[in-house]
Amino acid sequence: FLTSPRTAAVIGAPAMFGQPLAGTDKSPQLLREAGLHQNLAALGWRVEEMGDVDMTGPPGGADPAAAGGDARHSLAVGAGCRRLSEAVFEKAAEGKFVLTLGGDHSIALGTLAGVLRARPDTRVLWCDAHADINSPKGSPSGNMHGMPLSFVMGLSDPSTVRGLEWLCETDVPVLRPERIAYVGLRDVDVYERKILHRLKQEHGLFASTMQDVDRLGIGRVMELALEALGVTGNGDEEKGAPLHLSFDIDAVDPKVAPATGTVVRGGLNYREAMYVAESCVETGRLGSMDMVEVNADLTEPSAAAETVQLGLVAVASAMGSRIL
Ligand code: Z70
Ligand code: MN
Ligand code: MN
Ligand code: MN
Repeated sequence: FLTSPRTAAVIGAPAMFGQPLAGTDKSPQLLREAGLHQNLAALGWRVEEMGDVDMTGPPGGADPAAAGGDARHSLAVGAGCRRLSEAVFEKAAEGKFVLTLGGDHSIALGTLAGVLRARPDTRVLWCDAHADINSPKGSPSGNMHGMPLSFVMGLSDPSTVRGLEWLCETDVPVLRPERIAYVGLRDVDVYERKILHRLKQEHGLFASTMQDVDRLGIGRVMELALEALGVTGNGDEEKGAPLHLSFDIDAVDPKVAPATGTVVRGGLNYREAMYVAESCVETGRLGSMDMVEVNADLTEPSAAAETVQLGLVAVASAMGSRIL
């Protein structure tokens, strides 16, 4: 499903309206300036830079519930994600690896809509401290970076949220629970816990937590995750379903990744984070990736630079960087 010569389309999604803290909008540029293109070229990729998608709302448009409510800034999140989904769809349909640089995690609504439309069989590895499966009503915060999966999985109706109407009008297949696997979970809301328990029981959803990493080790957890998704590496790149990696930098322990909006202690260590990316690329099926929630404005500059660097090496690991 990836054309040869292997081409990576890089799409910037400088979104910040899915959560309350400015700064996530600067990450695409920071990741590029830190040497993203050079890294990818060194790994043998042809790089197609698509620039940044406009992730702001309609000009002058009154944003529903900008300051509060069930789905804050939904016009901006919706309009940005609609444009993003078109860009991702186009590049995925061309057979390219699609690398999207967030932005907060609400952008996954756009990237998954685009990638699922182009590659309906797509399986998703969600590496995150959070489950991001809140509905507007169930969410304690109203922040849409905690909701993308609810819409993509058909658990919330996009036609009820201003700005998201396009999602039901577009031909996007619903992401079924057996096609997503969580790694890194450790901060799950009450409502989300109910949903995850139900999806686990009724559909065999794979939702692993940091406790599973403690008990089994990251090697076994990733083996189980990829098995559950049906994308175990058989070395045959022509067969099997495509894999999308959505990598929220807050999956990584705040000692290693301090520059992010929602720090939760007890996360993946440096090697565990790299291992997640490495085991995804080893399947031979990884065709797209999000790198999200880096916010360099929230720490002192050296800690911010370290977090940006971590994001960069996680991308490189997912795109084929090898120790030996
Ligand atoms: C919480 C909510 C979240 C990321 C925080 C937090 C969601 N469950 N997602 N950081 N990436 O407000 O819905
Ligand atoms: Mn997230
Ligand atoms: Mn998170
Ligand atoms: Mn099912």
